[in-house]
Amino acid sequence: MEFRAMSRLIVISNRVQPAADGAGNQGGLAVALSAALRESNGIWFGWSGGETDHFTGHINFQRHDGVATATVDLEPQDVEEYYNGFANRTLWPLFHYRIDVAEFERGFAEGYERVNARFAETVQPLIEPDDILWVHDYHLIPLGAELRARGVTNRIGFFLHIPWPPMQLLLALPNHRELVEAMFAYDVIGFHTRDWLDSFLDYVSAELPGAVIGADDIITLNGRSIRAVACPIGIDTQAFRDSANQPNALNAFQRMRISANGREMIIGVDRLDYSKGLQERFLGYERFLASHPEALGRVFLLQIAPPSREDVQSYREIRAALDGLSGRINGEYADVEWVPIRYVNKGYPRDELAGIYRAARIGLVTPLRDGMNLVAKEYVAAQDPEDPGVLILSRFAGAAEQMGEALLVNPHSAEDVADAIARALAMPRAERIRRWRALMDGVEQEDVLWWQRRFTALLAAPDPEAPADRAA
Ligand code: GDG
Repeated sequence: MEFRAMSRLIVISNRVQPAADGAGNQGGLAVALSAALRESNGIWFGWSGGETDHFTGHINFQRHDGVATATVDLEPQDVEEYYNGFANRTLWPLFHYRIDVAEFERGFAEGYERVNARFAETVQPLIEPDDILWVHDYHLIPLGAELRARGVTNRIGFFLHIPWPPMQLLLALPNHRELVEAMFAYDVIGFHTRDWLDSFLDYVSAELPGAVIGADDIITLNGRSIRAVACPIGIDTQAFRDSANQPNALNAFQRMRISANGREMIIGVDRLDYSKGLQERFLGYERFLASHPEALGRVFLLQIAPPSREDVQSYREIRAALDGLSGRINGEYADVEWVPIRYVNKGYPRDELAGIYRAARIGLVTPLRDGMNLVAKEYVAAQDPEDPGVLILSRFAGAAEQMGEALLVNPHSAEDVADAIARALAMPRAERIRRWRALMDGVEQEDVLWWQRRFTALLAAPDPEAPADRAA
């Protein structure tokens, strides 16, 4: 089911990142949301990334390649408490099972409430009666409730891009109940996997005694029913595969092959974030080198890790730890013409990335927790069908639920990672092709457009009991 002709879509997320039509250089999420916004003549609302001394609610309207955007500046205190604070120092670590680095400060929670209220107040005048609203991610969980409090009765959906934590972890959050109850303001709430959805349901059954969980994960609390759904995001598979065959990608592929000089390449691509398991990955690779002396000088790991969230202390710490670890491993194993780890702290254009993925015999994707993980899907989409590489994937990434043909590993176990590397390097071509074909079928069928249509179809269905997703 497409969304109803009259319904205009309003997307609300922390940052606004529209993509040009057919843009090979943009992430799949931006492409899919931009396509939906163009189709429905919608608006994308969010923070500009800029600051102002006094929040006025002034909206900057722009158009980017047919996508209307509406952005606001925030006060420095908002950015500190809402973005660097509650979003990235409280919720992000807690929802990635890292209660040890989570910080709980009332000021953060207050800033989070304040910004969500400011977003609601600012976006409300833009909303027309038939619009459907789609709110994204952990920065904006209470936004739906803030909109309802201001009388908005439109259909509102929420999608969480990161894991939902187990109940016992969530209980450590001082305002956990308030946060979860606010989710009942939405009509549809989406998670990437059944696991994350089940953790949400566990919390609801244990902590919200009045709630009733019915068929199709329709949950009723205080007379309001919401639909919870596992709806895994995909990539823009067609565009990504095409970009792997464009000149920039082919160039990058050739350059990588020449610089590899006959050695097998293992690729990792991750934002520099503690959830991505980079230290554990390096240790697993080191274990592989230690237990396979015949591989010394014949294989290398290229780790691309653009820094992120550098205003947050735990991110500065992980960066320093990785500098030390890569230096130690290289110091121990390198010789004059070979280094085992090429560790690169900068980003690359997307099309070049596609060529680099294609040149790698192994895609090493080992997050300790990840809502989905799109790099795993991009690696698969970039492969040469005649001679594909092997995906090694953490069982703790949401993507593992759809990608059982990868070599699934426990990223905490250096031995497990080392064994998988050895197995992947020795894997016969026929097995590589068989596994890749199965993975690619999934990546093609459940792409980002499929995800966007499935979610918006559910959201557009007027009655939560309506089985809209079966028709999608
Ligand atoms: C969140 C959730 C969920 C990385 N380095 C470069 C580069 N990237 C691109 C990758 C990929 C994207 O960034 C990262 O996506 P992930 O899914 O791996 O991770 P998060 O950023 O943590 O995203 C995650 C996602 O939301 C969507 O719901 O899957 O679980 O944490 O597309 O290719 N892109 C370019 N140069 C780089 O150097 N151009």
